[in-house]
Amino acid sequence: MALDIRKIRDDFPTLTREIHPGIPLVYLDSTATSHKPEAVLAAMDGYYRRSNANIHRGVHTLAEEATALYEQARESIAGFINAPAARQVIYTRNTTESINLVAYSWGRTNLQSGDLVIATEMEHHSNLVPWHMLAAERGIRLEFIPVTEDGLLDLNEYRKLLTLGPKLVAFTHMSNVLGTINPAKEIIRLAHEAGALTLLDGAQSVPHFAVDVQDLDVDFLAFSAHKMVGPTGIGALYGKKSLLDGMPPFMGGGDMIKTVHLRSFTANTIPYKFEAGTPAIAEAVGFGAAIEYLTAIGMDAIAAHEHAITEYALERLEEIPGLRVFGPSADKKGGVAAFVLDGIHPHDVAQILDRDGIAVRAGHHCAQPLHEKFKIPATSRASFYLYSTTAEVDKLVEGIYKVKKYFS
Ligand code: 7TS
Repeated sequence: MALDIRKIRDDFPTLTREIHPGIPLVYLDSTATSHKPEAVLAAMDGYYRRSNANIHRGVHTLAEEATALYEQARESIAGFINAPAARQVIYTRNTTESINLVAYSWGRTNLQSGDLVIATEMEHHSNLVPWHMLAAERGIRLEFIPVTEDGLLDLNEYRKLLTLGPKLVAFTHMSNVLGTINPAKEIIRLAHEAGALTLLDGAQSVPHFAVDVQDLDVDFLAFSAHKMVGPTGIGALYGKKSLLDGMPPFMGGGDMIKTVHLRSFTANTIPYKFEAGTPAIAEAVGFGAAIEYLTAIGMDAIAAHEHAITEYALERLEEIPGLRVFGPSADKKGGVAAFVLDGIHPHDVAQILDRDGIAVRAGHHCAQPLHEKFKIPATSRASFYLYSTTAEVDKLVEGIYKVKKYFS
């Protein structure tokens, strides 16, 4: 069923803002972070106003309430990705921390000098730098699945890399620049056949279409609440139970222990083993509300809406002389259009568009190696979400024509 966009937009206070007097916001930067609906703001506000307490520690009513809210949110998140059990969902700060948790805890326990980790040329820096750090510290080797000219992963090259016996294949489900939706299930199946584990960067997939960890059979999945109408400061790591059970803690402190003596400790069970210290409780509550908000609308409906907007946007953008959009055609990508305009710097494009209230990002979008591959320093990037409209795409196109005129 088609989304009731007007009703959805009414849920997001920021979308009613004027950026300059009389100039409304046209927000095309949801890949960086999404806006937050009233339901999420109210859930967080309600927690602070009614139930504020630390979790897992008290026996008083507020502590019980705070704990219940924190754990209900975990249940919602687990349900959203079809995790077999809520304890397999670890709260982290964001996708970046989730990937670092795997690199530190699983990586430092299981990887030795010479072991191979495979990533792709389209990774965000958060799925590159933790492996670089491990390469420097441990001497692990890194190889990358190449990206083709039209922005797809070269699976033939992947098959060849798999013959080298990797320990882990860590890759993005959807590129934050090209928008490419990678064939995760096939990549995971091939990795498993080769004896490797898999880590999926779901920062751009989990917010935009249904992701089912059991169907994918993925070993680890990382994602962030702030890109899926939730708050900043909280994300999640899903992991298979046997793997999480076997991993040492990432950080030490309160809550992650069973017993502590002056000279020793025993670690708690999952998920608490990985949640040292007072966590982001209000943010967890907001994360749960975000999941409920998205679920009520329906991930398939959200994906269909974004697909229609992306198709329309690519069609309109490609009409503009001198404009090149990167990445595959709309049927293989999500709601991202990164582009360059002949002879005009991407930052100038973004700055001039901002005068018309149009928010796009410019730069390498934390995917510098991908830009190097395409031999460009930067792109301007428009991205779409459940609240985006074709009228906003029209404003973007009009704005780009103005930019061209300005520089002609
Ligand atoms: N992975 C991908 C594919 C991403 O797009 C991002 C953020 C991250 C990881 C990191 O997420 P974080 O929540 O830990 O920061 N991407 C972007 C972006 O495209 N513009 O700003 C942030």
